[in-house]
Amino acid sequence: MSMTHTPTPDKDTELHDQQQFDDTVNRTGKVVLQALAGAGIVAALLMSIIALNQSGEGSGATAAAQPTVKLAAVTAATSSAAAAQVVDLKVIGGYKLGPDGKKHDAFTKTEFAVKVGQPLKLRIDNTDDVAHSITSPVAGVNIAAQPGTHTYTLVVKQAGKFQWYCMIPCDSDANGWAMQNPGFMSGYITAT
Ligand SMILES: [Cu+2]
Repeated sequence: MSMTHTPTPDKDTELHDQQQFDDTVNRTGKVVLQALAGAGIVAALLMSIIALNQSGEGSGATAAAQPTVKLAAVTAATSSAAAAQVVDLKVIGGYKLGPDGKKHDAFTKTEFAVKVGQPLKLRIDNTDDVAHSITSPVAGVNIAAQPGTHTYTLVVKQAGKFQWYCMIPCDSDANGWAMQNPGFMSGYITAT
C-alpha cells in the first residue's frame, strides 16, 4: 500500500513559502533582537562609564567616599580605644605648701606614666593667667599649657624616667623655686 497522501504542489509551495517566510522572520527577528541586545549592552556599558565618570566628581564622589570615611573612623576609634585615656589636671597659682611654709604655683599632677611612642592626652585646666609648661628636652617634650582648659598630647619616644620642669618663669614669690622641685612646677615622666 503505497498510496500515501502527498500534498498538492500548490499546498506544498504554500507551505514552502510559509516556511521560508517564517525562517526569514525568525532570522531577521533574531538579527534584530541581537542588534537590539547588542545596542542594549553598548548602552548599558556607556551608562556605566558615564556613571563611573560622574562618581569621580560632585555628589557621586561624596556618596562613594562616605563608606571609606566611615570605615576609617571605625578603624581609628578601635585602634585608639586603648590610648584614648585622658588625664585631667590643673595648674593653680599659690596652690601647694612648700618646705618653706609658703604656697607655691603648682600642677595638681606632676607624675606621668606613658608607653613609649603612645600618645597620652593631658587635659590641662590652667587657672593662671599666664602659660606654664611641661618641658623635658631629653624626653623631647615641650607642652605649653595656655590659660584655660585645653587638651595636649604627651608622647615620649624612648624609655626612661625624665624630669620635666616649667620653663616659663613662675613662682616669682620664691624666685622660681617651684620650677626646680618635683611636685610643684616640675615632676617626672616615666616611659616604659
Ligand atoms: Cu610655671
